Amino acid sequence: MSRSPTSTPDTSSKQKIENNPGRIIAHFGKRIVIEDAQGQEHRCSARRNLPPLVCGDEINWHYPDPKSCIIHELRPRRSLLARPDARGKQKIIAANIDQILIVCAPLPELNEGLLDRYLVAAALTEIKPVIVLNKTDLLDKKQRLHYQERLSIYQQLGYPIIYTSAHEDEAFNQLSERLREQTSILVGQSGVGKSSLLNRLLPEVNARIGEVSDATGKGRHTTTTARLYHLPDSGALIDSPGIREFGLWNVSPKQLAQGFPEFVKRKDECRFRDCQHRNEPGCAILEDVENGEISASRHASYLRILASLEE
Ligand SMILES: Nc1nc2c(ncn2[C@@H]2O[C@H](COP(=O)(O)OP(=O)(O)OP(=O)(O)O)[C@@H](O)[C@H]2O)c(=O)[nH]1
Ligand SMILES: [Mg+2]
Ligand SMILES: [Zn+2]
Repeated sequence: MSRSPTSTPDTSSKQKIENNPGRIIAHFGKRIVIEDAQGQEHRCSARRNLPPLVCGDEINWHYPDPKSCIIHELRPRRSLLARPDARGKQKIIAANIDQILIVCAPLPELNEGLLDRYLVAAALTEIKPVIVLNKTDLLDKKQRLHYQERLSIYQQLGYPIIYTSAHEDEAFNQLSERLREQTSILVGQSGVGKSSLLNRLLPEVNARIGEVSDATGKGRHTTTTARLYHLPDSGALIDSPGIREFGLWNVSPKQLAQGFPEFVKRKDECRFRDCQHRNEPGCAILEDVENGEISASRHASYLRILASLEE
């Protein structure tokens, strides 16, 4: 059916034009890309009275004329992954996420301190974490055992771990199974292969990937903005820019301890109610470190994060 340009749209479609639900796919500077309920993408701007909008946000939008598209409302967020920016202010990475895939690799080297921070952030926001060790193709048998040993602490704590490779077939089905019917985000250091995993799952996306520097063994910060993609089986996956450090935003010492599941078991057993498990007498956590129930390296990591919260 063709319609002449002068005909007035019927009221039902006018209604839609006035208040459309949508979701933010990406946000670069002032430019926001959203998708509408039909999955169609639009470039938008946002009303000034709105808080900073991020990838994954559910919004309402309208277009006052065919050329402009304006977001006028932010719908309540189910979850939110945030960290402090360089000035200590909250920087939201993404919203409405169900699952966080913490991608690690042998190159750049696995960093347990960073992993622990992500795990705390996930616990406090109730986003399910999954640890992904990528680039297993680089490991011989002995090296693989070395990483399995390092990650065994996390396995014992009940975190799911997937050993995979963006370059080989290992565990790829396991990874895609995990992503079904929910919104997941890939996070981790620059160069661990987040975008490569995305490309492996969705070859048509062809996201930019960057070599790890030979000189420093670090990534080159190739991905610069978070972006949401749909998976073929259902579910969505957000690729995010790699980071050097992941600070925790607005976390109290008590909340930090809640992010360590092995501490939670004995949380009411310290002599002092406000025990920070540093060197207090009668501390149940220190007792567990002493007798090997709690890994000394996890406790040391807790102390480092605790010190960083005070900075
Ligand atoms: N050997 C091997 N190399 C990989 C694998 N996955 C990624 N790489 C390489 O690692 C480098 C970094 O990959 P990216 O996918 O750009 O890493 P990223 O995590 O997205 O990095 P940022 O966007 O900077 O955060 C590239 O040279 C990839 O080819 C893998 O499974 N095995
Ligand atoms: Mg990337
Ligand atoms: Zn204690």
